[in-house]
Amino acid sequence: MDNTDLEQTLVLIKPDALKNSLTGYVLSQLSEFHTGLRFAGAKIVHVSDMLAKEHYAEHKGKTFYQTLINYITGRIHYPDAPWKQRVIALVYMGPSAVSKIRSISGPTNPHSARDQCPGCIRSLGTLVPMKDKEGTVIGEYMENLIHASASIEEAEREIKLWFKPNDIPPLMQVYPVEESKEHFYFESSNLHTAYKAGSICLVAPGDPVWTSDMEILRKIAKNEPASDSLESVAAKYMINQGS
Ligand code: 3AN
Repeated sequence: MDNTDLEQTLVLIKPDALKNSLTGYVLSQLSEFHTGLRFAGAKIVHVSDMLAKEHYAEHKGKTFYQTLINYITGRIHYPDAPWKQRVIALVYMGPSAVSKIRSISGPTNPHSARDQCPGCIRSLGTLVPMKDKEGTVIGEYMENLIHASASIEEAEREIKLWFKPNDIPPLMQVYPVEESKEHFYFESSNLHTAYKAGSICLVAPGDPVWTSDMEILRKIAKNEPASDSLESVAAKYMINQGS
């Protein structure tokens, strides 16, 4: 395996694709036959608010931000069926993984996708009016079926946000990993190194952890400035825990 084989990218098959039974179509478009890429990870995720907000942190404050959170958490497509609120998270690996999947996905806006790249995945998406509480239309948001990392740097951040090291086969783990020597617990936005009633164990001694996550946890435990938020680490460990 040479270095170009190690490029990875994150794909999310979003709730609109699941609801419209387009999963098989999307997977087929992204298959090794079409892209030359291989799966390195796959999971079904009930997306928590914490995970959604970390994933879309760059859009915080924009008019469509809350709609985007409602969309990725599945609340728009399955408002009365929380058990159906899920996405499929995938890691693909291989030469030019990021650009190949972006190009098959197509432009963010489904109308542009249809104009510029007929046949791309997002050409099957749609624009949906966004309404305020009174029902007045305040803009549009995009239901575009699939998320694909936009750059190699974003792919690293996003893969580490959605996947633990051991969600990925050992020979496909491309980011530094270390074994935790400590316990870390999460409780109401706080980090503890010893169990407190109501806390959730994020990491225990012996667990493989992304080295960058370990650095964040150690700094936060010492009340030192960290490179990212506690939630950026905790969201992943709490995937599919509780409702
Ligand atoms: P992409 O998903 O192509 O990387 P981003 O990261 O700029 O595009 O946007 C993430 C998501 O935010 C999009 N998939 C789309 O659903 C939504 N979005 C982005 N820009 C807008 C916009 N101007 N109006 C409504 N929704 C938007």
